[in-house]
Amino acid sequence: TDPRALIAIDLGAESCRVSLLRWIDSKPTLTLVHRFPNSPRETPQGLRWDLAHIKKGLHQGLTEAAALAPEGIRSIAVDGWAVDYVRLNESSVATADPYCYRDERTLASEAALHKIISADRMREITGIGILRINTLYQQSADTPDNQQRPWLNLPEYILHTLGARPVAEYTNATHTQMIDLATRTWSSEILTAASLPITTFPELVPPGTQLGRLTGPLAALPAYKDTILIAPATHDTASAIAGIPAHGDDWAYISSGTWSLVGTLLETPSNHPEAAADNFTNLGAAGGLTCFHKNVNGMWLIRQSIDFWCENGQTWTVQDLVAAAEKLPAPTDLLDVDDPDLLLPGHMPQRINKQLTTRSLPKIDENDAPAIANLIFHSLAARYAQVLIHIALHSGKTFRRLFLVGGGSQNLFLNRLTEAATGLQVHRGSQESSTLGNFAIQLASLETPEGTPITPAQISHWAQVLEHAPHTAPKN
Ligand code: LFR
Repeated sequence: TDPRALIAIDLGAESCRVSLLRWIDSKPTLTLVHRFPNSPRETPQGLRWDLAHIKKGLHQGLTEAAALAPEGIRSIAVDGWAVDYVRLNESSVATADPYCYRDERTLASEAALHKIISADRMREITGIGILRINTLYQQSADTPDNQQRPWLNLPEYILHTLGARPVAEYTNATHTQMIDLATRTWSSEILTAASLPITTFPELVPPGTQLGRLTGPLAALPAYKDTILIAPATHDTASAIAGIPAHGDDWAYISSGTWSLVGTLLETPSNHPEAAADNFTNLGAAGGLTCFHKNVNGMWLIRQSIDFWCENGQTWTVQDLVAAAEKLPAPTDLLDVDDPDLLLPGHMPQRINKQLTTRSLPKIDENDAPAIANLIFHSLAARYAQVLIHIALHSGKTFRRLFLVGGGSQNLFLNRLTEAATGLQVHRGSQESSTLGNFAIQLASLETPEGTPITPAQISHWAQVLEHAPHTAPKN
């Protein structure tokens, strides 16, 4: 077998990571080479990601990774959060920093588009959760000039800047709300309704597709000789689920980060009216499967609250909040964590109080961080349990196990509350599950002849191989 190392890039709304998989004595070893913070910025042109910051961090990570792997790098794959994209100029370069999906411009475009094509009809076509953040509403809000330009989802754009051909990987494409679930291609009905020209749309490819060789300055490093670029499941959630080392059919997952994605894998999508009424999503999963889940609010509530307290002179880490909340009794009333207002940035404790007041519940002291964190954790666990009951109903599955993956799975207090609320056996997977899934898909791709789709069995084999791989810190 090829002794060279692999690199996984995972773009997160809160931090981005460059990780290395090396074979030491033929056994896999993982190194988180470089992790750097990420966040959208309020600009005069709206809430935007800082592309230069992301590219600089990735360049540093890729340079350091090369130095750590004298055996060379066989392949690189990139996954990231879904729905955000860039428009390209004539030289295939981003025309501007990408909008963050939380930007409020889609409030209006959503309402306008629903007058032309109903949310129900789009649900029938796409089978996915109808969410204001989805790419369709964002592209509808673009200027007519921009709508004429080609576009790429963000992870695919990063791959493109490294030398990959421009594509839309299928799992990520499903989250745009523009894929027809039946034909697995761009929906002409939706594109026509939104007046979006198909000529600007990238070629669709399945997860595990090889997209060319690394080019540019990094390719001059000896470690990057003949490095292949691969589309993993470019949707980070689909990669995170590919990274779960489970077999059997009695398990559900919560991929817990900025969002909590609560669901299960299906062999065929479940788009019946009850699932639609509950706004469950049928997103593409690696290996031709379907992620059947719901977007529940997540660590966003905590991070936004921490930012607020910080502005008011209180310093809190998530760990400190967990430790303080753990000592408190369960709150009497719970928060509706999926209140659309709580998805918006800024003033989180005030937003929480706004909801409590609207529901005629007693307010909570905005500066009482432990009490607010306690309310958030208990409310999240209760919401997870409620959603899981509906998932079991819609999928006809009986769950025994619940896999918790992603950064939020490190919160043992929330895990305990979740175990108690769901009655399921909780397994804590990796906090870097997206990275593990990214690697598992690369390994499956590298052992598969071009044009042959990778299978769920291959992915789960590699996820299990990686499950016990030691994690090392970079030497310097
Ligand atoms: C998680 C995630 C979710 C998606 C949301 C927006 O990082 O990708 O799956 O719904 O972010 O992109």
